[in-house]
Amino acid sequence: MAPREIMAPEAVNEVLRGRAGIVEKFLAHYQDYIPGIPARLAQAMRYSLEAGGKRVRPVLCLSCAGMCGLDAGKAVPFAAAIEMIHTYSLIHDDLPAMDNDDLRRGKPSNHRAFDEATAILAGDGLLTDAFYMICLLDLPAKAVLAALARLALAAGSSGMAGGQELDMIYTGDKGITLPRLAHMQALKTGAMLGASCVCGAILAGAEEKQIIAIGEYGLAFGKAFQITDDILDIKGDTRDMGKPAGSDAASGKNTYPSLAGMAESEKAAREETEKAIAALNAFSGEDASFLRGLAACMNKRSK
Ligand code: GRG
Repeated sequence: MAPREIMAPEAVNEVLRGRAGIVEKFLAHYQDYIPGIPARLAQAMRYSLEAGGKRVRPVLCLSCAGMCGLDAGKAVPFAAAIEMIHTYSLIHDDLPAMDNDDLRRGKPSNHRAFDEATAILAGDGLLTDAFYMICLLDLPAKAVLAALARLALAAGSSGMAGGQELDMIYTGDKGITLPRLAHMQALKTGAMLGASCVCGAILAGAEEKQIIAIGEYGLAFGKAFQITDDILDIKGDTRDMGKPAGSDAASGKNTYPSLAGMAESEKAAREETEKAIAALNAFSGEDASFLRGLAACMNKRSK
């Protein structure tokens, strides 16, 4: 395969679905590793894990690991752990104390399907179990520890949780500037997407310069992903997205289009996508082609 090849959208979708399926198979059985979970809590965690979702983060992890030479099968528990952390964040994000959303991935949100306390505990359970899953990896301990540290920072108070706090503070604040919004989004969305990529490379024992390039890919991918999410909230279809369109504006959230306008937002999403694709210039092979194609597709997605 020639360097800089960009996989076509249909093939990207096929690879995405295939790799997502591998992660979903692992997730369907992860509770076998943790006997004794109370039945209702186990059910609430499975409810959200199995509610669908694009599985972008775990597929990024597996693909970056593969691009750096690791047999991607070895990274599956780590990739699954990333999706468990992502799922926890969605459950908590929907809670009445946060976004108070009734619908997620086209189904009642977790606290609607169960109850508020169970939804909080399902999120807590998924977050904590994710780190146990990582302890079961059959890879060199040094690489696992480095990836684990990176993931913990991305999910924690200086990453996604910190970004969520800033999001709440900024909601309804008319004085928010684009750089502040971009910083909040980099923490809330970009940190986990970036870590998904970088952790794959770390697990593969990649060289420093490869890890830096993959970090640049993840950063730009995350920016394009979030700007596209903001655009979809205005232009998207409620049925495709599985959540109500227009909810950002209805809840007074500042978004990229609300601050920069639609045309500028679409331009920024395109530019970040191009940056992501260019960041992988030094890589060749099917995983690199897929990752470039995935960046291009995420910019044009409908959900
Ligand atoms: C509660 C600590 C905490 C954090 C919540 C991720 C998050 C932070 C909130 C979700 C709300 C939201 C729209 C965030 C922007 C990032 C984003 C687009 C999340 C949805 O990710 P997708 O599109 O979702 O990958 P699926 O359903 O496909 O997994």
